[in-house]
Parts: sequence; C-alpha cells; structure tokens
Amino acid sequence: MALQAASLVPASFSLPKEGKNGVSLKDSALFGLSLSEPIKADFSSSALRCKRDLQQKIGAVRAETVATTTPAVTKSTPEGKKTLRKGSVVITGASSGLGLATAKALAETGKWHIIMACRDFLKASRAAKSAGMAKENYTIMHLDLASLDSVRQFVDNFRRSDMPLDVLVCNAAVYLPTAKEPTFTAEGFELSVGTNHLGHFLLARLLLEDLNKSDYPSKRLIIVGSITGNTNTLAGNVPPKANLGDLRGLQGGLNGLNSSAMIDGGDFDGAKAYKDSKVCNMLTMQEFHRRFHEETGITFASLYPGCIATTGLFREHIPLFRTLFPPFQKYITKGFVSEDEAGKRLAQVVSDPSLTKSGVYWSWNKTSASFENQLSQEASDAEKARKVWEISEKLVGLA
Ligand code: NDP
Ligand code: PMR
Repeated sequence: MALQAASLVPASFSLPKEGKNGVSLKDSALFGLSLSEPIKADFSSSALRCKRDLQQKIGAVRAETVATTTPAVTKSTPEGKKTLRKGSVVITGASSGLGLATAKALAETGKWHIIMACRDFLKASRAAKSAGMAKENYTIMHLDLASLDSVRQFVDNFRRSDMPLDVLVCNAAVYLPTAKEPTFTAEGFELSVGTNHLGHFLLARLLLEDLNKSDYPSKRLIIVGSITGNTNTLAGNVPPKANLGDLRGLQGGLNGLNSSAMIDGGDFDGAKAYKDSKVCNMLTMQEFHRRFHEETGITFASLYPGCIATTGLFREHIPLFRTLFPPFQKYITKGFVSEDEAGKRLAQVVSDPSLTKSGVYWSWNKTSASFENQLSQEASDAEKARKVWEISEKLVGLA
C-alpha cells in the first residue's frame, strides 16, 4: 500500500531537514533519517540529427567489424513448421540479484539465450548453475563497467561471437553508502556514477548499432532505474536526495581532483552518488527514446522493479542495516519484493508483447500488475537529459 501510494502520488514530498544541516545516512540514523523526525508530505504540490548520427555510426561499425550473419528470425523445424528463433539478450550484472533472477526467468521460458555480461566470470558461472539455468541457454562474457576499455572490449567480443542482439538490459550497479571518500573507475570517474551511468552509457551507445541490425520483432534497450532517484515519492525524499544540480561536477569529469566527485559539484556522499546515477539512467533512457525511437523502432524503457531488499546491492552497508532493511520493507513500507518476483518483472519488460511502448518508466502495483509510472521533475527534465547526454558523450570519448 505504502509503495503504491508513494509510487502513484504525483505530488512532491519534502522532508524538513536535509542538505547541509540535514540528517544523512553517514552522520546518524540507520535508515537515513531519525524515525522521530517528522516526515512532511507536501501534496500540493532531435530526430534529424539522430538519423545522421545513427547512419554515421552504422557506417563506422560496418567498417570496423568482420561481416556477421544474423540468423533468420524464423527457423524451420523438421516438420516444416516455422518457429521464432530464440531471442538474444545481454544482461549486465547477471551474476546476482535482479540480473540473475531475470536471466533465470528468461532462460526458463526456453525462448531466450542470455549473454551474462559480468565482471567475475567464476561467480557468474556458479550463479547460473545454482539458478538451474541450462547451459545451452546462456553465455558468460566478461564486462567490467568500471573500465571503458573493458566496455569496448566487450562490444568487440560480442560482435565476434556472431550472436544477434535483440535486447540489452543495463542492470549492473554499485551502491557505496558508507564510503567516506570517493573511489574511482579506471578512467578516474567517481565509481557509482562511473559504473552505473557512464559505463552503461558507452555500452548502450555502442550496442545501439547491433540492436538496430537485429531482425527480431521487438528490439528493446532497458536501463534499470529506481524509486530512490525520484523525489516525487516518499522513498526519494529520504536524505540524501538525488540532485544533479547544474551538472558542474559531471562537466568537470567527477575526478575529485580539479572537480568534485559529485555530479552537482558538492561534497562526496556515496548514497547520493548512487541516487544521482539512477537519475542519469532514467534521463538516458528518455534521451535515447527522443533521439532514436522513431528512427529505429527500438523500445527504450526503464523501471523500478520494487524494493529487492535482500540483494548484494547492500553489501557495503553496515550489518545492522542489512538485517533490518528486509523486514522494514516487508512489514512497514510494504515495498518489498523477492528476487524471483523482481526478475519476473524485468523479464516482462524484456519480452512481454504488451510492454512495447517506448520512453516508459514501468512500475508494478500490489498485485504485480505493471503500470506506466511518473518520473520526478528532475528525472523527466528533457533539457537536463540532453545536457547529461552531451557531457557523457565527451567523458566516454564519443564526442
Ligand atoms: P546486486 O548487487 O545483486 O547486483 C548488481 C550486479 O552488478 C552484480 O552482478 C555485480 O557484479 C554487478 N556489477 C557491479 N559492478 C560492476 C562492474 N563494474 N562491472 C560489471 N558488473 C558490475 O544488486 P541488485 O540486483 O539489487 O541491483 C540490480 C539493479 O537493480 C541495479 O541497477 C539497481 O540500481 C537496481 N535496483 C535495485 C533495487 C533493490 O532494492 N535492490 C531497487 C531498485 C533498483 P558482482 O556479482 O561481480 O558484484
Ligand atoms: Mg527506503 C514507501 C516507502 C519506501 C520505499 C518503497 C523504499 C524503497 N523506501 C521507502 C521508505 C523509506 N526508506 C523510509 C521512510 C526511510 C527512512 C526510515 C527509508 C530509508 C532507506 C534507507 C536508509 N531506504 C533505503 C535506504 C537505503 O540505503 C536504500 C537506498 O536508498 O539505496 C540507494 C533504500 C531503499 N529504499 C527503497 C529502495 C528500493 C531502496 C533501495 C535503493 C535503490 O535501489 O534505489
């Protein structure tokens, strides 16, 4: 109920204490604000260019890679019947949590081949086995999103595999709420935004060409978002709140040296960096939609799968948080969802014929029915999306 209310109310909530004098996870309470603190709910609360870009990029890809053959979308059985070939889906971070549960749900249908794009091969291999995934339904390929070289290498390796790309799921993420100081990716970007946003941004930009070449009936690019990046919800108002500000830190390269490690240019805060990265994920999905949907027919989508409070995402949190967070979400907010259920939700966004609408941020209600949710003002700001896109292009070496 609480989740539903929080997700559905298109109003802005505000908490009285935040920012400099506010309560942050680092400085006090276990759940980000002291429970005695009153939560005040304020209920009042370029198509042509893209075509050119795309054509240029398609040309570039053709020149760089050896010719690949995309299997026909239908294949004939010995009885002469035509069946749809298996869909081919890349899922980043499929070695645990939501990514693994989605891989499992799709593998079980027998209709998908899953490319598990993971940084730890052995962990992914063990995870797939323990999830009971049949060998012929998946391939593990190395991808470390905290290194742009690794992203480019992954794209090369994927192309060499001759597998088609029908759906790309940008799922992997890190969350570093207790970090006192920023840590950095190989190229020197703050780790959360570098991994969750910039690594995926480069991956998705490069693989757009491959998606575009697919002859699968419904091609999709999905970027996992979250409620905590949306300040039009109660969850999104737990300090520290997402806020990209004027993007001065992103513009400066998030390196913590001559620029802040935070997108808005403020002091480092790991929990905020994660939430900011999720805002970037949701803005990126919409910018992809604006630039490429009409031209390519690809469906661009994001989602909040529910609060999967048991996943590895919280591995860096203090032990007491990890113990109390699942019951808190189960019994108090009622926002809890199991890994299996969340995996089925994301699998729906990958494959359900009724979820082909592009530019949508999906959520689910209490009875697990999907609906198009409202994004916060910042997470749906088209001008900010364009700026994030353009700065990100420069940072990852695409412009
Ligand atoms: P997990 O920690 O279980 O999964 C995250 C995955 O990302 C792991 O497979 C991890 O790999 C991988 N990963 C982390 N860093 C990198 C990297 N540098 N390169 C490649 N892979 C990497 O968390 P969840 O399943 O909860 O998170 C999945 C997605 O769901 C995230 O986008 C998260 O923001 C989103 N989400 C989660 C919610 C939740 O309540 N849990 C709620 C809303 C959204 P490894 O196994 O090697 O560590
Ligand atoms: Mg939150 C409807 C209420 C709701 C929901 C759906 C979530 C989801 N949370 C809600 C409410 C609250 N949370 C409230 C009232 C508090 C203060 C007591 C609270 C606290 C809290 C903390 C400290 N919640 C958290 C944290 C985290 O460290 C998690 C986080 O922000 O990670 C970035 C988190 C989350 N709460 C959620 C969800 C889905 C998360 C996981 C974060 C994500 O992936 O976005």
